[in-house]
Amino acid sequence: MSTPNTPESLDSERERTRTGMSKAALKQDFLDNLFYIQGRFLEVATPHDLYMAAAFTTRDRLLERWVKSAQLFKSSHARTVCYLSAEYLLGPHLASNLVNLGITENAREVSEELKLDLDSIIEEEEEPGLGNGGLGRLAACFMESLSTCEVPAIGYGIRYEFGIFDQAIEDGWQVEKTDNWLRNGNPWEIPRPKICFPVGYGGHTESYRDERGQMRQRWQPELEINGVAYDTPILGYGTENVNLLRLWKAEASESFDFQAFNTGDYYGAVYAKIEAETISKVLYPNDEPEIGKELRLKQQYFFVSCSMQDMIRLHQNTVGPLESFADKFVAQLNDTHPALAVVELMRLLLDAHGMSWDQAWGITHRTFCYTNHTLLPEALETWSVNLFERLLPRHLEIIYEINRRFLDEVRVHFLGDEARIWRMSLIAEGDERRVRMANLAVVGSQAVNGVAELHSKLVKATLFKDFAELWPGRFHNVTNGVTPRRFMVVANPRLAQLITKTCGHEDWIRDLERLRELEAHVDEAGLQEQWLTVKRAAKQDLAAWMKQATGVQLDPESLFDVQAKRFHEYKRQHLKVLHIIRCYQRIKQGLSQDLVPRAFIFGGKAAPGYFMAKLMIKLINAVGAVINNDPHVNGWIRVAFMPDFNVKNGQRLYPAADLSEQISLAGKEASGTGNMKFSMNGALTIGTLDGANVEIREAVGEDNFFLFGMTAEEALQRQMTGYRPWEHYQSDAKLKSDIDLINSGLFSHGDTQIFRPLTDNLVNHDPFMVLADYRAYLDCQKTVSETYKDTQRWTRMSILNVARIGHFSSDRAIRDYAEHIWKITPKPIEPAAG
Ligand code: NTF
Repeated sequence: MSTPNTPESLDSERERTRTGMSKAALKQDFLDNLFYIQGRFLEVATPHDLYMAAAFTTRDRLLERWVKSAQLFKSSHARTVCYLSAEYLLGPHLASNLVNLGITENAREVSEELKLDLDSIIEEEEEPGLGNGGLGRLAACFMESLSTCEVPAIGYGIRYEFGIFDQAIEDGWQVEKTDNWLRNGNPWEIPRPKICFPVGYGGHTESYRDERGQMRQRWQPELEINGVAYDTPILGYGTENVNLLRLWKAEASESFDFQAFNTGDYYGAVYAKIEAETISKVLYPNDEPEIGKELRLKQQYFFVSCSMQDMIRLHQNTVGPLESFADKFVAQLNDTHPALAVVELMRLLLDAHGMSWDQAWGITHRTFCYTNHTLLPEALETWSVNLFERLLPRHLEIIYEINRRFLDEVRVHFLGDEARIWRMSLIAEGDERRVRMANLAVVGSQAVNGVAELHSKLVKATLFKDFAELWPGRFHNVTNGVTPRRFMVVANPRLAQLITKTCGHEDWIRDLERLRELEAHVDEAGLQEQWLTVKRAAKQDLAAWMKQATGVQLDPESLFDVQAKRFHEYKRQHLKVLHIIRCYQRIKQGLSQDLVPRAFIFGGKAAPGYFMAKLMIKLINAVGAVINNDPHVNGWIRVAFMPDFNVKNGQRLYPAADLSEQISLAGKEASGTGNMKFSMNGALTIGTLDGANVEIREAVGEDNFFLFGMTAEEALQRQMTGYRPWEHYQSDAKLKSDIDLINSGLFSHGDTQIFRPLTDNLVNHDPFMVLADYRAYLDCQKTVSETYKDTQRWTRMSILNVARIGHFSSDRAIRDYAEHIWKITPKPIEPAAG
């Protein structure tokens, strides 16, 4: 139903929108929500009550826009992107929704009038951590930019009851605590109990004759559960468009209760109910697939099945005939986790909607696009055929048929090349036959992309070489981006204000290329001075937080040298540790002249089962404990580990960093997005030619980037000609003494064995070539220190980094997808101008 466009109704709508954003309305609604939803007066309200009231007051204001977007998209049959992602690392909503509604200032003033502090209210929010790291956070940035760029979109995913674990540090070790984020309620979501789909598992398939006498297959699942929709509106900046994030929660279907009633097996029925609900219970805390974890495959199928059924329902409710499904929808697979969607859509079109194979495949293949996020072989998902057969027998049949037809096509192209057929097959043959999800995603999609230029090149040259030779036009690059609303305006309001003042407008917030206007002012002493003041204030904030959270005192005058990301050997946090130990030794030897005082700051979680990564965390804390307590060195260097690095804590870190560490072995980091967030906040990067670092360096200028280390090609070359890390250890006396110091027990109360797995691995195997890049890294750090001593030069470089970072906005990334991958044009909502 659309709103009648009579002059009166438009006027009153405009009036409501305008006045709704006024201070008076905000104040009244806040107090009303506090009373009617939380049942509190101001005088007795807890911080949580205040937060809930603020959240509902904000949510009310976005609902109106949301409903309008939904109406327009429905009535205009707008082409729509469906982003399918097992993870959304959303971060807190309140502050970013206030910014996107343009009411932060009003909200702040209202808070002051009520003698409340808006920042503490914002601080109260528990973030939905429904993702592990880069991939999940990218999905969240993309949802925000889809709205900002006015591209109609639905994000589909899983409403995990427990998101990524909270990390505590105890005795230097990572300890995982469950993330009970829904404990106090979630004001941003709207449950839709009527949007509910059955999802089957197990059972068998059977042949039957349809009414036209045709033989068909169908699936008789053994178990059926329900997926219920929970909707969260996602606002854009400077637009009326609001998109939908629809997350599915698993629930037992009513038949359970019914069975219990009939058979009297009450306990059995309750047990089955609990088992059904475990499907959306917890996020797997791993960046890599959990081999053979049945529940994980159940989760993946669960959310793609609900999403495909929902898309079909939406299409039938609006456009109608399914023949035009791929014109209405384009579905983006965020890595291979949702790749089963290809098979599920085929199943629905074939079995539920009676289409022929060719018709169903034509639609399916036109619907999907796939983004690859990693080249690491251990991160490529495969599932055992046996497990598939047991859990999803009909899907396995469909995969076999897709594969049969696909391999016929390969045979025609590459006559007699059996090895190639072997490699390209959707099924890996071996002791245990396995389904290759990446191959399925490529075969089922019309476009495949990597996430940075180097990565996309390597995707074509290595991982999917055979596929790129078969279908060269299918492969693309879309370099990642991040949203400047959250990572600049929300995280660093002082910097945002300075930029706005310097450029004389706020348009850079939605057109990040306009940051270039800063360049004209780069040599102005006034700007440089204010730039420094802003950075220093952010460093003071972080220092205060760190002191309270960890007890470690950081000096805001020192260089804040930060590495924050998941712990992984390929990201080489241990390379930075070796640098710290080198500094420590130099100071001890009285050779501190060429150093600058530095605060070495780390943040990041390790997968709970990843022993080496956890040992790296322990090593950092062990080295930190010795350094921070040694008065000979702690005037020069300090080490701090920020516990529980998540979106909220990231927002404290990015504004305060002087130096951003992006030091992965070249060829291993697909893109990186932290690199962009740091640079946007004026940190300079020390980095290898890996992932998006390559493009960031090109954009900001090589003089404004500290480059070191082997190229991807050189690294590969050395691996192939036989890399012998112990030769570095033997021949570089400093390197040897740094590693020996770890083994001496100095950092571990005399325990000489605890870090052996790490140091032995470095000396004997070093799969990520830490030792090969050690010398270059240290030399580069020397240049960093020298440069930092020249404050004016450093500040100039910092300003230029921000001025030239516009390309790395997720708005640009979304426009790239819209134009080159999705073929979709924006659909702006008319503003209700006031
Ligand atoms: C990550 N991949 C990559 O490791 C990052 O380099 C990249 O920036 C992000 O994706 C976003 O594209 C993963 O998290 C995964 F799961 F694929 F390993």
